[in-house]
Order: sequence, then structure tokens, then C-alpha cells
Amino acid sequence: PKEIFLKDYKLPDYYFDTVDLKFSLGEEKTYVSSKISVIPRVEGSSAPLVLNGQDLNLVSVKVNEKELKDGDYLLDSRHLTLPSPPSGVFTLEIVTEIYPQKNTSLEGLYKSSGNFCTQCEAEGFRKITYYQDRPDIMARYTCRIEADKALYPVLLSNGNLIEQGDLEDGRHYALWEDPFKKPCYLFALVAGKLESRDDSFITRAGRKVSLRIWTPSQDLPKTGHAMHSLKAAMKWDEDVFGLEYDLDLFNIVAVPDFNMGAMENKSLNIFNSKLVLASPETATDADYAAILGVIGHEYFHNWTGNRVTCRDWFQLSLKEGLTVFRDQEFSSDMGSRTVKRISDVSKLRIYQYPQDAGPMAHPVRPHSYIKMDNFYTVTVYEKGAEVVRMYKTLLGSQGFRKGMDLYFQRHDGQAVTCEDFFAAMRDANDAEFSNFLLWYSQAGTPTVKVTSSYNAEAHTFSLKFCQEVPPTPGQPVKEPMFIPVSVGLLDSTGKDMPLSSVHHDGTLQSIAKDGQPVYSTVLRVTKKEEEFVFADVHERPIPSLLRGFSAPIRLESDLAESDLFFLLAHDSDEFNRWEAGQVLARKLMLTLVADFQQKKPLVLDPKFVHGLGSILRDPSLDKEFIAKAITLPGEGEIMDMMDVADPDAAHAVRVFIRKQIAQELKGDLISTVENNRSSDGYVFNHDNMARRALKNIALAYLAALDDPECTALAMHEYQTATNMTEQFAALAAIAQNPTKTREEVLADFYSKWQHDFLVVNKWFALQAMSNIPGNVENVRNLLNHPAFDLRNPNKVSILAHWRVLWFSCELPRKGRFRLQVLGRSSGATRQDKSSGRVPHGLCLLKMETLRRDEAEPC
Ligand code: BAL
Ligand code: ZN
Repeated sequence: PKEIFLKDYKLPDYYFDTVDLKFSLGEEKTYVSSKISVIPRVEGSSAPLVLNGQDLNLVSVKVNEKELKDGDYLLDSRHLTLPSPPSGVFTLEIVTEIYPQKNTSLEGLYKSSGNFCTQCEAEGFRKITYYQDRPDIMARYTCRIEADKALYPVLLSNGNLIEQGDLEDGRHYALWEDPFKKPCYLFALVAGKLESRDDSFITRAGRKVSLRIWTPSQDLPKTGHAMHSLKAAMKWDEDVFGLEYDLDLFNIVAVPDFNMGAMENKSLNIFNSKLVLASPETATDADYAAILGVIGHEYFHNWTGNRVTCRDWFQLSLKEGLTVFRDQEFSSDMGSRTVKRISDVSKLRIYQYPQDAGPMAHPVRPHSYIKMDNFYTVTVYEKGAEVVRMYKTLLGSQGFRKGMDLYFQRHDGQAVTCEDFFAAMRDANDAEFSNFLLWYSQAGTPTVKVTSSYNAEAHTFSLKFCQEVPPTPGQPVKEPMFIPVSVGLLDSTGKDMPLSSVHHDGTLQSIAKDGQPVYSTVLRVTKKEEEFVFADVHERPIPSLLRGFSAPIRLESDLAESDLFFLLAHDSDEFNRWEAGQVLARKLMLTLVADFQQKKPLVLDPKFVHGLGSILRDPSLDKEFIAKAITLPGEGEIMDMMDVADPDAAHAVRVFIRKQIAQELKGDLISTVENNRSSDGYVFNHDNMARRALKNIALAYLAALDDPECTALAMHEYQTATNMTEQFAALAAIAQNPTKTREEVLADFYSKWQHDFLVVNKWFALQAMSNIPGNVENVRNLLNHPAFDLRNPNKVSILAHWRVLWFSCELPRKGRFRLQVLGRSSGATRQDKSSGRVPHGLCLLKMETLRRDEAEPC
């Protein structure tokens, strides 16, 4: 395969207007006929028409109803070329034979647990028929499906069902018509034994939309939350963006074998079952939240991705970054905005920052690719969402909405670029964005150093910024970026000061709006070095910088420890309260790492424990926020900050701090567990989730003590739990320590849930991530467990938690490591977007980071 470059993009020579597909599904083979009306882009053109195709058996080709003979076309393993098509509009008819039963790639048409289903993004349609498989070919489709009626009673495709009936030999058919133009990556077909949960939604214009979620019949009871999430998403998109659903039917199908989380095919979303099925007994709060977010995400694509799609795959973030931003906002509005932001920023730091700093660093809009599937990355998705968020930060909610409205007004029904989105935002607001587009083209996480000084005589407060964008592969030298930095200044009582004006670039700019005081402002940092001087500041303030994490950067400030404790206690920006605690914890952990390395005794700063204790006991705080605020940064984050990664030290220090906190706050933690039990049934809402989150983190801390009282408490919680969130948290607490109880409870959990593969997957994941001594052998044994299947991507990615990496995997930036092959699969598959890599052919690797005194890596 050859490398494809963004700079080489060319408009297609031919457009497709209508596409009529016919599938005759069989047990041995499937016939696919397509009838396409082809329109040359330039009238009179006779350029060759090159169609993509892969793993297809060509049966026939007709042009204007005349069958072509060998020699009239060229065929190789990847293309069908018509060297001299007729000039003007013509009809192309192609018949191919394909073998879905043998298709283990989970791309194109394949069988999943006895049902036919498709996955066409990014380039799977070429495994169905010969086609111009590129997103800027948008056409109107019909799809006729014929299949055995007993085996495949349900036949689904995009759009509206316009005809169905019986055929000879026990077969039947369904004819679907999609009135909206779409690229072929949004085509979908499902055929199988499925049943649906039916509901409906009345749009704000009063139209009734039928909603159906399809699963095997035994799973139907677990689709209630997915349906609730879909209706909430439809309402939210109307309320927040004025976007209404555009057909009378919306189908979701859940399948167990699926490469990604879910797929936004027009009106026929296909989901990995784990993101649809939930019941209180079998799914955790995290599962419920993931379902809400992903159902929302796929639904939101109907406008951001389907109605307006990408010109080419380099523009992937145009739809994915924007749609992730939209699903983040949706989840924020359904729960706690601060907690959602903390989770999203943590994810960015844990997964995307290492990618941006490693050998796989690439811009939000890559410049080239070899296989597009490898670019469904955390950079395109999560950093892409941060780029969209920055537009909103700069323009405000109303300005952002104006930009979105203009984007749809200009581009509905088109395949467009990131520049088109930028232009809509700029033009709708008459905004001056200078170098903002660099966020799409420059890889690497900018580091911004901030120094502050107060002039008591002049009553001014200065913030000096110095930015550095690190070199990344292929991009040794970078331009300064456009960085929105949201700032507030706290007075000595912890209140936000009113901000009146700021000196910048030789001018005094007013901050106050319409005579009203403003307590937070967004500074536009655009140069390598830049100073902003606030006027009328009557006492030395404590600055709260990068409020709400207003840009995806690494911020290094000169705030003293006492300033951070002050922000932790008082900042009105809750995200920054959490952030101050994390910065303090990171500093503390790094100091202890140095002590550990120098074999000094470890001593925990009592101020830190006191700070956590006050948060834990503060009844005015949201419980989920408390749970986040008392969670320590991960070992990976600490290693990322070390010159030479020392995993033993990072691990030992984190274990030490957890144990110390548990010892010092034992009474508070026990009462936190006891006071946050509930005898009511499971409810998925913020208050209940927050209560469970706080109880579960308290239990996890207590388990670090490994004493009989805490083990008994965890056992009690395990035995009395009425929902998976609490049962699993108790199991995880018990499983922290390598005891006999651990083995017994793990065995008990498996025997209870062995019939439910989604719960068994959790059981695998818990053990895969464990830090108990000898866990390598344990995971090796799990690979041979009867419930583990290397061909199922869900199961493989579960063991991937255990630092099992992928062929094209991220490697740590620092330190030395040893890789060991634990297992292989030949089928192509890919990991979901949250974890990044997308290989073809899997290999389970175990990565061990070597201590400095260990032998050379193999
Ligand atoms: N388009 C691929 C799946 C998703 O991001 O929605
Ligand atoms: Zn998406």
C-alpha cells in the first residue's frame, strides 16, 4: 500500500447520483448488484473511471445496459478501471460475489453471531462492491435485500422501508430507500433474528419518529437505558443546536462482534453490544454513562458527519472532533459539568498527551496516511474535540451557535474541510483568529510557562507567558499557537476580583462588559512570549489559570504550594480546584519518588492529608467531585514527569500515599461508606451516581490497609450489593490484596456471572489490571480460559488494559522495557477510539518496564 498525502487531494472525475443496490444473501455466497448513475464532473470528460474493490469476485459489468467483455475494463486486486467510459451521464451496473461468512476482518459485510451486518467506515464498502470509495462521492441509495425468511426474518438498511414481501423457496425481501445523499461509508445492512424495543419521539416540529433498538430477544430487557439515552439526545440536539432528526425511523442494532464502539450509519446505527445493553445488576455507572455518551455521539453524527460530511479522510476530525465535543457537552448537561470535564481532561492527559509526545505523534488533521484505519486516534477524536471547544471558549456560547448555524446553512449535503468549519465560525462572528488553524496542522502538546508579578504601587498584576511547541516526527520546527487562556484573580478572602482592563500589545483593553464587572476573562496568547498586565488590582491576587482547561496544553506556573492549597480551598472554578489538588499531589509524589530512590524513609506531608480530609468532610461539595478530588494522579502521569521513568518508585510511592491516607482518615472513610449506602433500587442520575462514586472510592482506600476490619467491610458491601456498580467496586477493593479471600470472591463472582459475557469481560479486566505479585502468570492463564476469545475485539482489548500493547503501539517515551509475545490473531481488527491504535492483525504483547539495573531488553 502506498502513502496518501493531503496535498495530493483531487476532485473526483465522476460523481454518482443514484445507487440501487441488491443483495441476495446466501449461506455460501452473497450476490451484490449495483446500478449507479454516473455523472462526469466536467462535461464531455472521458477520464478513466477507477473504482476501488477488495476481496471481490467480479461477475459482470454493464455500461448503459451493455455487458462489457474482458479487455473493455482493467481489473487488479484493488481496482476495477473503465479506461474510456462514455462521455456524458451513463449507467453502470456491476455484479459481485462475496463471502461474508469467511470475512473475519469485521469490515464490509460479515456475519456476527449468526446475523449479517456491515461496517463500511472508513474503507469497508470496497469489500462489498466496486465503487469510488471516498467520502466526497455522495449519492442517493436504495437497497433491496433478499434472504431466507426463517434464518433472517429482519432485513434492515438505511432510510425508509418502502416495500417488503415473500419470494419463492422460503425467501423474502425488503426494499429500503434513503432520501438523503450519503457517502458509501454510511451505508449499512443488517439481516438476522432480532427483536426490537419500540418507542417514539415527537420532534419540536411535531413529527413522530419511530425508534427501534434491535437485539437478540433475550437481550431486549437490557435496552431501556439505551432508548432513554436516545430520546434524551434527540431532545438535547433540538434544544442546544436547533437540530431536528430528519427521517421517520431511527434504528439501532447491537452486535457482539464489532470493531469499534459504534457506527453512525444513516438511520441505522450499529453498536457494539457493550454500549447498548445495561441493567442495574450487570452494568456499572461507568457503563451507563458510556452508553449515554456513545448513543448521543452516534445520534449527533446525523448532522455533524452525515448531513455535512468530510471531503476526504484527512478531515476526519471535522466530524469526529466536533461530535466528541457535542457528546461531551450532552453528557455534561445530563450530569455534572465539572466532573465530566475532569474525566475528559484526565483521558486526554493519560492517552493523548503520550501520543503527542511519542513516535506516533500526528496533527489533528494528518498530512498523510498509509491505512486510514490507523488514524481513528485519541488525537483526531479527543484533541480534535478540544480544538472545537476552543472556538466556543473564544466566541462564547452564542457566538459558537452562530458559527454552527452558518456551517449547516453553507454546507448541508456537502463534503467539506476543516477550513470550511473554521470559516463558518470566523464569518458568523466577524472574528479575528490569526493563527488558530495551526491547531489542525501542528502536532505536539504546547508547553506554556507562566510567571506572575504584582506591582503594589501601580496596582497592576502581570502574567508573562512563554510557549514552546515541541518537535514531533516530521515537524522539527513549530510556529507559536493561538492559545485561549481563561483567567480569574482571587483576592485574599478567596473571592474572584472584578477585572476591569488589561494592558496588552501597547494598548489598554477593557474587560468589563456593558458596565458590568467580569470575574473571568480569556487571554489570547498568540506569540512565543507575551505579557498581559491587569490594571486596578488592589491587592496581590492568586491567579486561577487555564480555567476549565481552556486549551490542551501543559501549563507550568510559578504558583507556590501555599497558592495551590488556597486555590484548592477557594477557587470558584471547580475544575481548577481539582487541578490545584492534582498539581499538589504530583509535586508531592515526585518528591517522594526522589526519597524512595535515595532510600530515605517516606513521610507524607500532613498538610496534604489535612487538605484531602477537609474535602472529604465538606458537605457543600458534590460527592462525585469529592471522589475525583481525592483520587491520586496515576503512576503513568508521574512517570511522564520523570527524566528517567522509574515504575517501581512511582508504584511504591502511590501505594504508600494511599495507605497513609487510609490510615489517617480511616474513621472518615468508614463513615463515608456507611453513610452512602442506599436501600432504594438503582437509579441512574447524578445524585445517586455521585453517592456510589464516593462510597466506592472510600472502600478502595480502606482496602489499601489490608486489615481484617476493612476486608470484612468490603465483603459486607460485596454480599449486600444490589447493583453491579457497588458489587464490582467491592470485588475490586478485595482483589487489591493477594489473599485467599481474593481468590474465593473472584471465583464466586465468576460462577455468578459466567452466563453474561459482558460481566465476564469485567472480571477479566479486573485481573488483567491487577498489581498483585505473580500476576503475569495469572494473565497468561486467563488467555487459555474457556471464556476468552482472541478473535473478539472486546475481549482482546480487555486484556489490553494490562499494559498489553498493539503491533503499532505506543511505547513509553522514557526508560527501557522488554516486550514478550503472549498470543496472536490473524484476523484484522481494531481497537476502539478511546485507546488509540488500530492494527491489522493482533498480537498480545506484555510490556515490562526494566529497572535500571536489569539486563538489556530483548
Ligand atoms: N465513525 C466511527 C465511529 C464513531 O466515531 O462514531
Ligand atoms: Zn464518531
